[in-house]
Amino acid sequence: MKPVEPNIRNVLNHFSACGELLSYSQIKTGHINDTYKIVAKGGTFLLQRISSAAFKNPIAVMENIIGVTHFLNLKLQENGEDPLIGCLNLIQSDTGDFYYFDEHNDCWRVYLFVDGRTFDSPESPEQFGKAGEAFGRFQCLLSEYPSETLYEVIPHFHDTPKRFRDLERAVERNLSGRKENAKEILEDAYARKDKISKIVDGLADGSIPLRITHNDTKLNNVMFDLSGTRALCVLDLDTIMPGSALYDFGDAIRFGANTCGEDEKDLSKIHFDLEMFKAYAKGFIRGANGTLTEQEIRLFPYAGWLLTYECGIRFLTDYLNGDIYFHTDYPEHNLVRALDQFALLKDMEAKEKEAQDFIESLLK
Ligand code: GN1
Ligand code: MG
Repeated sequence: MKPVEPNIRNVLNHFSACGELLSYSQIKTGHINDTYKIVAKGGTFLLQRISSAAFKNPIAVMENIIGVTHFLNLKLQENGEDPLIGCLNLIQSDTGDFYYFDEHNDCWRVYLFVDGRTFDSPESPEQFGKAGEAFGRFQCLLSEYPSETLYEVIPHFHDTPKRFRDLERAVERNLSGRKENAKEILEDAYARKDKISKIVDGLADGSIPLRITHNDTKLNNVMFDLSGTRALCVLDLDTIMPGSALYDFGDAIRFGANTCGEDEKDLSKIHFDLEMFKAYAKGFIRGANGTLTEQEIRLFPYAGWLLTYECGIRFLTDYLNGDIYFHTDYPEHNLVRALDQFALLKDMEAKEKEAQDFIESLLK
């Protein structure tokens, strides 16, 4: 869906704490929200329009973020760390809320800008390990957060069997008329459907602990310092919900242990990078600081595989539905992304034993 062109000055007028707008530029990294860097008299800020296609209840999204950022601020202060760097900080709007609804009923929010760099692919295993540590720590810090106060902002977000049913429905309806272009990848998706329920089943029978998770752990959701060697803070808190640590582990692997980006058309270039996987696993365990169970750690390779599969079928579903969810730059974009994920998936399958052996060596 094409969003209406926003009037940034108008929106910012409702956050007068920022001061007069001097300049702005759009940041195009995310696939969901619209994000702008704002330079104003009062400093530098990050302005975002929350996607109404993804988030049906933006106030619930904001309530989650308000609660979690407040909690993280206190935790960081207790540890003697600077919460202005270690955590996102919301700016109050003129009504005293932390958000503003415009005339199209779109919800806007403003964060203090954290000065640093984000990466779309890791520069080294060490750097990727730092991201793992940041997300592991994020989860560990939130382990005492009252999970019953969190809204499930996108129900069944990482419920892969439900994502599979969404795909089946999209195939049946074939709203975009593109089903024929996706024949082979659909066969690949169907062929693996019996392997996709391990985490939801584990959560249901209690063998996998329910935790508070970030759920969107792409490398570019970690802010690094300008040298790219220190992880400063975790970004994109929209999907914080109860879930499995394996979602956070797996999603980071699917993104950062791919030798290419999500948009690579030349599938022969796409490989599962085991060195990145290993570095991330070690970093995530270090950051989680003893909170992960052995069984969770053992499922790391599976989690990488599952989240790659899930994201692949989500891109594919959106392609079949006519690109209504993810931002796209050209008509076949979602299909390209889905094929990219499935190429990665197949290389993960080829390297499964090596990944599993490495994890076992960590548990000895
Ligand atoms: C979306 O907003 P962004 O680009 O960080 C999506 C994730 C997907 C990701 C794929 C709310 O994340 O779940 O893994 O695209 N976020 C939502 O790149 O659906
Ligand atoms: Mg996001």
